[in-house]
Amino acid sequence: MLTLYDNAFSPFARKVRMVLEHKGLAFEAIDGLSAAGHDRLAAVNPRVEVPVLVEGDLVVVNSSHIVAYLEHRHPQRPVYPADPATRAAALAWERLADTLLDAITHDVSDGGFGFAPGAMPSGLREAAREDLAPVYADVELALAGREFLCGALSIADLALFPHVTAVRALEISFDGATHPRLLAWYKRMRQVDVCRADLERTQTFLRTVPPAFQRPASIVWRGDRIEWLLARGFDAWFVEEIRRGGSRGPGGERPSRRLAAEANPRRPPPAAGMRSAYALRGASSSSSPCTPRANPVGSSASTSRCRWSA
Ligand SMILES: N[C@@H](CCC(=O)N[C@@H](CS)C(=O)NCC(=O)O)C(=O)O
Repeated sequence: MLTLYDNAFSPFARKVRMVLEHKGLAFEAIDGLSAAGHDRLAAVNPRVEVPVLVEGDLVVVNSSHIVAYLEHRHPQRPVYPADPATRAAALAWERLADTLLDAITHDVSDGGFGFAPGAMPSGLREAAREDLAPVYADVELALAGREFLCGALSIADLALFPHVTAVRALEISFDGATHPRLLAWYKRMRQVDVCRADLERTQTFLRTVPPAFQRPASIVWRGDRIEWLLARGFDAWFVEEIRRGGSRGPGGERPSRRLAAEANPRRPPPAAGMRSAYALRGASSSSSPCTPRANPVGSSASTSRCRWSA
């Protein structure tokens, strides 16, 4: 039996869930970012991030790795194109979605539900529009004479879709008049069964989302999301966020222990040997000789959030 730790607001989890459904696989879904799912998620992924796929003793973390595993293990209804060059192109689209597109939509939405009025750093939305313009142009070009980015529906489309559902609400959308193929693709995608189901789940989630998820004390900052912010010159704003405690790293780690300590000198330094969110997943025994193992990180229940979407 497959278990997916997911969340209807996470573009990474949404991508994986659409792949599972596209392949017609049965799975149990657990909302890993809900208070109820937190400890179970933390036990399989010390970074406490969704998605995670569990099959028996096997734990697969990171959405693109989960998709690769599913494609290998369940090759029916493929999401990778068969032709090697087209497959490489599809994986490049997936990487673009997982890195730059995710970073921009995350940062402009302040991690999900948007900045309080007047709180968005000046110039952030304009920077997003500038960096999205070439992406929209590339998509428009790639769709010439095609219904989907790489011919048939593939991981390229499923990876981009959750992000494109967010751009209008974030006011960083493309212009349909100058990007008619992109607009037609988006409308087409919304009619694909697994995408329609995905949107319905996300909309339902947004209607019922608990306030703690919408207004958490701090949001998770990591990897590409920080990289884009720094590359676009918002470093001073980010440092201030860390100082005021509005930012945390995956698994609850501080993005900068030095800045956090400066902001709160009475907080004790981390104990020697404290486990890191960068550690690998923990379990006592393994049937697989090549699965890296470490002890799970325990942490208190919390809720979190990820992305504006509509
Ligand atoms: N590289 C990871 C990224 C996963 C990720 O960033 N997940 C976010 C949700 S979008 C998460 O679980 N964050 C934890 C939180 O918000 O508490 C992947 O591709 O799966």
